[in-house]
Amino acid sequence: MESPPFHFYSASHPTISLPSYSSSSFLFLHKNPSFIKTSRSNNVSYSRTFSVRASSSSDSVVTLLDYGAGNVRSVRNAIKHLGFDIKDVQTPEDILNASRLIFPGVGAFGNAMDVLNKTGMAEALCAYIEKDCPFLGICLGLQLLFESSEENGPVKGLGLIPGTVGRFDSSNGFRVPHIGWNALQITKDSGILDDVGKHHVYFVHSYRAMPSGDVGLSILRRFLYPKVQITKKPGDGKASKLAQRVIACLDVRANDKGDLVVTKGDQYDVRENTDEKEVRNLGKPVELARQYYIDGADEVSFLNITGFRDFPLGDLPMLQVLKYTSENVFVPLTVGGGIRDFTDANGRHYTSLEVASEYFRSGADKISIGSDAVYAAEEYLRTGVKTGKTSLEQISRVYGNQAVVVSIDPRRVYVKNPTDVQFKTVRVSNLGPNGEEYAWYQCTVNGGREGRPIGAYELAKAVEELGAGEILLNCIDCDGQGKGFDVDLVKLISDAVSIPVIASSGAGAPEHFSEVFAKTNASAALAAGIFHRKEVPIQTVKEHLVKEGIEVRI
Ligand code: 1PR
Repeated sequence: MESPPFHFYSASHPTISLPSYSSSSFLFLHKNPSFIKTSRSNNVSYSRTFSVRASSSSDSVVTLLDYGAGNVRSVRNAIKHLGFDIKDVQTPEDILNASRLIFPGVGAFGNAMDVLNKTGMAEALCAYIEKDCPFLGICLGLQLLFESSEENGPVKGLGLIPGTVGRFDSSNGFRVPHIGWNALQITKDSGILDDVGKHHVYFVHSYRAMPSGDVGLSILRRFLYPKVQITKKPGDGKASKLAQRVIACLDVRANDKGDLVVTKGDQYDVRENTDEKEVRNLGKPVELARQYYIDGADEVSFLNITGFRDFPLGDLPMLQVLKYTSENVFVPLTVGGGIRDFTDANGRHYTSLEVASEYFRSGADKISIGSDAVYAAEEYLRTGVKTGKTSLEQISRVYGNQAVVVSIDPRRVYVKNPTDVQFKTVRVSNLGPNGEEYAWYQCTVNGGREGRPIGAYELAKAVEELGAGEILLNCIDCDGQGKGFDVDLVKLISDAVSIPVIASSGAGAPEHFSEVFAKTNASAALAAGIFHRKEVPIQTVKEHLVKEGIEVRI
């Protein structure tokens, strides 16, 4: 299932193609006397024209508008990486005094407009853009310039660009949120897009995306260093559509000495098969993540696998890992483990939203929820009521669906007849131990320790309704076995939902990746052991996929 190449904001076109696509990741706006005519939505009607061009300011300071929600850490890190200092906007005057302003809007439209209106930033932003000063609006930071958005609403925007921001239409088969590396369709040359060529660019939205990876850095570099000649990278990118993603996963936990290590289980058992039964240690989280980024991973996931019993906000090393990783890894980071309501030893209550917020602040682009999503789905299926209070609903309301992944840990249960159970079964490709032809997939919690009375199919459909933007589909039976993904399971779930599904568990060879993409509607494939044990480099997997005619980001 593919979404079309995104139409990059066209400076030569009298209108913007955005409304039919909802939003795009990075859009750069600069007032200029020749292009798009705009008028405000609040009856103070006047014309304004914009184009995409670079900032001409020569100082080394970038003013950053961080209105307080979501992960702007990756943008911060990217700006610093390019050698610039950041001045944070504290007051509306800081906007008016900026020589170049970057607004990496993250989160939901309604909440962002509330903050901008209450703080006087909305007016300052309009005045700043009117002054023809350099402005880079990233994702929501661009969307907010439109008249209104369907997100949380309709909600009125700043009204600087005519048109509305709408939600993708998934009825034509596109998976929403649109997540992954997709092509840009640039209809007019622009200095800051010189290095983009035909490379893939990361999108993660219904309504939001962040600049990441080399292309994102390159666009940012062109904005900040407009006059510098940058040698074009060799290699002709061939991006034409949404690429299938290859994700490296790091299961992280403290070993018995208290060091945070990347570990890896066999069917979720992470202890060595020795008398000491020590936790398997496959490396250091920050170093491995950096390596996978360099090797071409499209995303990196951290799963804090003892999160079900340890409180993540008490786990400062894990937050530190995220912070350090996001300084050098410019592809999206997902983190999971322990996202739920929690009361600490001092009686202080933390909501799951607070836990997630801390992860976002530390550098996560998406968070992933395991056990808590199972309880939420069970309750929802039992009552039919969306309370709005589950972690899924709360976090997706503030950060958007695209920022919320549900991680499913199912175990295969064979049955003779589909009617033997109340859960959705599949006819299995390989018969069960007693010749069973069918199986259902039982969800578990607490790292596979406890089976629950809900199937993966039922769970997937329920969490989609509750606001999940993506599903990370593990399989306990296949985990660490290297015999391939559970294609029956991945097909069952990726056919059942319209949000993207990440196939996980069992990769042992490049052919396993092409198989899962060929036989299912998975949008991404995740692996751990094969990469940690250096059996197959990520690049080899991608080269194999290209050979098989599957589009990937190279
Ligand atoms: O329940 O919200 O605290 O989240 C806990 C998270 O930790 C869940 O996402 C759960 O999947 C994960 N988790 C808990 N225990 C384990 C364990 O292994 N003992 N890891 C665990 C899950 C599965 C994948 C693995 C793939 C690919 N690991 O992350 O990376 O199976 O492995 P492979 O390529 O080597 O086959 P909560």
